[in-house]
Amino acid sequence: MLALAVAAGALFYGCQGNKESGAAGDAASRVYVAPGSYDEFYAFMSGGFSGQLSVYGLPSGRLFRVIPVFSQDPEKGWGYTEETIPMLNTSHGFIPWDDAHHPEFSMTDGVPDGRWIFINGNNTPRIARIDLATFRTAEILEIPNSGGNHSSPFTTENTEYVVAGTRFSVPMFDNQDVPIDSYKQNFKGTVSFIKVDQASGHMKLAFQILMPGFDYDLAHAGKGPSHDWMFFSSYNSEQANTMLEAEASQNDKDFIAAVNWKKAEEYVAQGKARPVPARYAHNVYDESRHLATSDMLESVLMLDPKDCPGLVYLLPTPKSPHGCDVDPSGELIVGGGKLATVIPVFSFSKMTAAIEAQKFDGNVAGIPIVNYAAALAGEVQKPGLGPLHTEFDGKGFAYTSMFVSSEIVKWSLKDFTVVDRVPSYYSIGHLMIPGGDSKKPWGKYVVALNKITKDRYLPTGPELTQSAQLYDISGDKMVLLSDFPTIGEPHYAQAIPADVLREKSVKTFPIMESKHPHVTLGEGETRVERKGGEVHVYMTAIRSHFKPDNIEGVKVGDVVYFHVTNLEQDWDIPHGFAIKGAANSEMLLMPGETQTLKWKPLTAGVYPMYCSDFCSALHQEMQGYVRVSAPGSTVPLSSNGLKK
Ligand SMILES: [Cu+2]
Repeated sequence: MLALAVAAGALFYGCQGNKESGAAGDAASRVYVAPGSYDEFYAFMSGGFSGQLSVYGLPSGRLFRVIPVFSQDPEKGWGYTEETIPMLNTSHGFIPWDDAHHPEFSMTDGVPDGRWIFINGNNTPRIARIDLATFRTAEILEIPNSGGNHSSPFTTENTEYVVAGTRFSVPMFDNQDVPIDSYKQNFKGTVSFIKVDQASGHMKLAFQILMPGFDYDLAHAGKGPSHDWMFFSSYNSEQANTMLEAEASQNDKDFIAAVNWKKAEEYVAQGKARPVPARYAHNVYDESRHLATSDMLESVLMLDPKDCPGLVYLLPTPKSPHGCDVDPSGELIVGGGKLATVIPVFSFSKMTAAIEAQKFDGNVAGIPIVNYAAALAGEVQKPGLGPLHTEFDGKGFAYTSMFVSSEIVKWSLKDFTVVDRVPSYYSIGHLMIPGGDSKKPWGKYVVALNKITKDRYLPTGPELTQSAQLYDISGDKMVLLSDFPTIGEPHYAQAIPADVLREKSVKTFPIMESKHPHVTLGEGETRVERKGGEVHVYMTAIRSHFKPDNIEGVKVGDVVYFHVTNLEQDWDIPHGFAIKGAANSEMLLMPGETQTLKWKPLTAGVYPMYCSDFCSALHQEMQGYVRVSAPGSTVPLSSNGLKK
């Protein structure tokens, strides 16, 4: 079945040409956004293997901004300054590149509220929170007892929690050095519930739930009647550990795990959670100090479903499910089985009735398996090949991406019949409707997030650009409007109206309120100080000069810290700082911000430094020199001739 499906997929994108764009005749005018106008929506797309989050306007498809998260980013200085390096700290040390998959907005009453957006680091499991007032990553929490943090971070109805499910089950606790072929005995999964403080946004790993050794893939929170529940899709119910493409495709059905997080809170309050040792980093960027801290945590609370009746149930779901999507009413839960021939739609009320009536078909590790038919609302028949992920338009329709047959299929939530289908070019993974996984979708567009773009774009060597496609869904039929290239692989995305974001934006950081330990509040406080082998330069930047701009008395072997404060209190006037030969060669300073560049000069000489961010007509003149002398030199430390 799998080989067949893959062959069919190859055939599909092999023979669809690019000769006709497939776009509507008036598409250009429908995506045109005049100079000076905002797009109606802004889409936050995962950069996939880039580890970043990129922001595009809709309907224009214009790239607007890249927000660095799990990877260093020279455009923002992210991960290069002493202030931001701790954000990429983990229990494995500094990891400057990860793989980001699923962005998810914070929600209030089930609607994206524009406070924060969360995204996962998949490789070395982490969850990040990005503050949408600054468009910067404010916090990163590592997830212990996990491998491949895939089914995350999905937000509950009022952002009570974001979740993180392990893709790779792993041996854990005091039993980790075990033969890989002891998978079935020793490997376990976890799903994690991360509490979000409503005032500060700060994340805390509240508890983990020990799960059977499957691969947990995606998740979505319940809403309305299903508010208390979180649903996680899983594959590899076979618990295979080799050649999963065949070995994990044996069972007719895998599972969606339905987790009652309210019950979990009760069990935690009753002391049913066991503290287990775990080592994981918690990194917070504090905007009042312009400085990140990284703390290492040592323990986590673990619930075992076999001791906690009513906590977890398994819904049999054909076949290797990926998507796990809850409709705006909170009553329907849609599974997307990559190898399935139907789309199963579960009913929340039928599921709870089946649980009440104990309509179970056995259990896995003490977790009851709910009878499939008893929980089913219906199946979408002949939807296409490779149903992957479903979102909703808020008008009674669902849209499912079909990976293998490269199309979007629209179907009715009333009778589960297909009402429309359009091709995507090619191999769509996730799709996204603005607010399409919330209680109130803005159901005007659907965006296809495509994996492959053969024959669609200018050839660029062995790798072609990644791409997204925008379709109008305001009428009965979907209409292709445009293609646009994307950065990295656009796994999943979220979009929100511009109006929700624009009023919240921070313009400058008040300089007099800065709590940075190395802030320089005015040019009168600038100086250089020696502390043994360290030289600390307290420098300011303002249009169009640095103070000091001549430094002497640094010696080879010294470690120099440039603590540069941008004194500007004017919106959109950053300065840069760069010095020749620095391993972290540049940084960027927002108005009112202090950042630190660490520099170890390797040879004697005079080193130019300059502002690397165009700031005024005299930006080019914003420069200076550092003289570095041989070890043992008697040149006194001085700045602009003032000896220290
Ligand atoms: Cu400048």
